[in-house]
Amino acid sequence: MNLMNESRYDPHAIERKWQGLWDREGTWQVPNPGEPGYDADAPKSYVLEMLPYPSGEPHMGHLKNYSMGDVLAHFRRRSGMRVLHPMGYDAFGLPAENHAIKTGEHPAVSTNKSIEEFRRQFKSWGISIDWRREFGTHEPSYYHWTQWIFLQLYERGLAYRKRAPVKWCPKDQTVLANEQVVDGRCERCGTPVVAKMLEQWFFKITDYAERLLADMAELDWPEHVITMQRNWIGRSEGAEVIFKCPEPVGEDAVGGCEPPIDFPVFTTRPDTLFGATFFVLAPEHPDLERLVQGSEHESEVLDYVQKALAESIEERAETDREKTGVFTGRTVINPVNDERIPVWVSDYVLMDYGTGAIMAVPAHDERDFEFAQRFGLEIRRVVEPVDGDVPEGEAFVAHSGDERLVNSDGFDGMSSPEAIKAITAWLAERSLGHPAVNYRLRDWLVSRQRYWGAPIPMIYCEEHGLVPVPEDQLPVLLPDIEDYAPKGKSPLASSEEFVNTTCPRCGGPARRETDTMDTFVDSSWYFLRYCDPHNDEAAFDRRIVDYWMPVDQYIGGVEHAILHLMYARFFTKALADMGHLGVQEPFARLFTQGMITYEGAKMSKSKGNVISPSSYVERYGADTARCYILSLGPPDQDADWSDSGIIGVHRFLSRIWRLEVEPLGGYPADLEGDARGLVRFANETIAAVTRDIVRFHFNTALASLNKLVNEIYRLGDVDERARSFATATVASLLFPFAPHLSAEVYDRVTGKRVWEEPWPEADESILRRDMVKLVVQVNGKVRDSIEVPAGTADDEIKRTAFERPNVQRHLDGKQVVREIVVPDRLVNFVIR
Ligand code: ANZ
Repeated sequence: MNLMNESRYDPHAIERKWQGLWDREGTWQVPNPGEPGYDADAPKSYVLEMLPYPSGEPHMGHLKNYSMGDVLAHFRRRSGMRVLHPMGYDAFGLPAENHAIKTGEHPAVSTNKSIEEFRRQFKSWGISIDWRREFGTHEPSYYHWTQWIFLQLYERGLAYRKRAPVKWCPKDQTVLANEQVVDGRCERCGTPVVAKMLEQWFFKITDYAERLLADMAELDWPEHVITMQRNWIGRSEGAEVIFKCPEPVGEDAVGGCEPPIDFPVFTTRPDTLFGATFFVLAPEHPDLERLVQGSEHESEVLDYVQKALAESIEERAETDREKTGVFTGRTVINPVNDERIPVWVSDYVLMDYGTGAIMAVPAHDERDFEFAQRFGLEIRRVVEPVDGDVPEGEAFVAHSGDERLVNSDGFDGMSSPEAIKAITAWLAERSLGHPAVNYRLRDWLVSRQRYWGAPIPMIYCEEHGLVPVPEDQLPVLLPDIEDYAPKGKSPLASSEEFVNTTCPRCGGPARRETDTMDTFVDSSWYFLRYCDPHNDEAAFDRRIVDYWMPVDQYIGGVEHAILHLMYARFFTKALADMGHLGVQEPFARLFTQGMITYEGAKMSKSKGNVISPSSYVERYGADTARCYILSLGPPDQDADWSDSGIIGVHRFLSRIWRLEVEPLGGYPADLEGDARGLVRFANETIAAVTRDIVRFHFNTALASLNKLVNEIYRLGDVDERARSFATATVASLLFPFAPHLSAEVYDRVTGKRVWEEPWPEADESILRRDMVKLVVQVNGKVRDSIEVPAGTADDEIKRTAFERPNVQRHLDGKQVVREIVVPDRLVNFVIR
């Protein structure tokens, strides 16, 4: 009897039907502890994909991301867990604001349009979301609590204000975000960008550097992401050493300065101190101006500084570009030998690393070597390999322990590691230095002179200075304005109504902070809000958050391997320290997905080859689009979408639709021959698909299902019970991938709701294969035989054969030089 193929496979009708039912019944809603329907015995699982940035419509990366998460969410639900699988939108940010600048359309309007489109499409894909928990980070009921967290950090000294350089376009009279500076020029008008000092807000993430490093040990994350985070934090051990520029008396008259200045440097190589032949300051060094005052090189230095400041940090850190620099006319004293060495300024020294000053050791540091060659400065070797030649024409950088110090007074003959300890101790005794740890990690600059973000909830009072907005006055609402373009100040500054306020302390006239927060702040805690999204008394209830957190499986793009993940980890730790939650790490397990290319090319707007999921969903249905994107190879790898490829998957689903079956009576355990073979095949598929889902091998899971479908077709008129069981198994296992078609097929074969069925378990008794007989030989002569289950591993076979008494007798205690196993046939032991 043909139950299903009374019509062509019509995905749209099927998808509408089941989506409507799930929506009406709120199937994917999951109650919080204490709410009706909450089951305390079921373990929880929090499955989360990174929240989308709603701009335009969803792209293929979204389809992949949410399809993967959905497979896992379904799998875990049916494995008996209560699964939190929410959705929201990272809604503040530059694209909406730039759109507003161009068109005058309020960012909220364009953002909300995008959100609607995203939601509509996610629903059309049938992603199993608890939609009651949805929010956008631009909603006042959300950023209220973003602002509250800001105040919490401020109270604990973890949010602070400091003057810092920002990128400034002198023509547009505006501050630029880093990403708006291209090759040192303003992205919009091409004018060279300069640096300008402005008061900025920072979060003190550096206080957490050590813990952010140490706690990675407990994370089940891809190794490359761990490495990227570790490098980003960049812990270096070494010493801080003080170089003094003395008062200009006697022989220091030219090189000295008034008053004298101490210049600490951070070095990882105190063993090379005797080889320091010059000294370099970063162009932004705060003591530079004072140092060169009155020097005959003053104007040259100041010119150089102006030019250097316009460059991006990235450009300056490039190792292969030609070194530039200027001599300051001053000298500093090397504390180990009292030598006076010249002070230069150069842009290869960065202000925000170490102390912004370095002792240059050209013989042992590549950048210093290049600089010395360019400007004809002395190169003095102080470390030599124990054996082997010293390379000519380059710096000798090795310091593993197979080297010895030379030209270093009392330290000669020591290895580098020994000398690092000895010289650091020598300096410490004389208060000229001390051991130091340095991190590459910088404090997080969170203020933006932009409109479309959460206002920073601070007030400036003439009398009381900086005053936080009292909690009961939150949220500080983002005002409506006419002109979104930044003008050196935040666009918010143009709204008098917004700016003018009263001091919460004295009631006198005061002004609001007009900067908004970096959007990474919004996304640093959204996963906490999903747990308790409608709380208007607090950001979240700790008990609820402690129940759901940590996120058991986080899935997203590898482009977030550093910033977002680091910031979210920092927020979690800071909030935990304040007692607001009980976990130290937000994301226990992380999976990073590869990119989708289209017919061999990276998709980009400029190439005009961007394809979106919607056209495929409209054409083939969501089930096909979901299965296709998950069939494109291992999901952590980049994968190529091809229009012919998706047709194959559509055909696969159509074949399932066309299967002819009778309703399933019960589990058919008593079958023989082909029927038994098919039931076994189905059980093997259960084992394989289960294993693959756990390992994120979605593509091979789908391949196994394809094989099972082929087998059902191949066996044609096999016993109906076997065929019904195999078909129901296909539907059950395929459900996480193609939920609509699977729900329909399962319903027709079994009359049951597949999502309410426990995840199938393979029947071990039928998996056990028949026994096979092998002969056992010694030196090619048959001595015995054994029976083992088909498919037994070679090692197991050898062990069993080896232990047979007759075999032992013929081995006669001699050494076995080779063991040969011919599967299903024989074992042969070769002895001398
Ligand atoms: C002297 C020296 C001799 C160095 C030598 C290296 C080799 P990591 O390992 O990345 O921490 N440095 C310090 N501050 C700097 C800054 N603001 N801008 C550019 N370079 C800076 O690197 C530490 C080394 O980087 C320090 O050790 C310093 O150079 C340089 F044979 O000091 B070293």
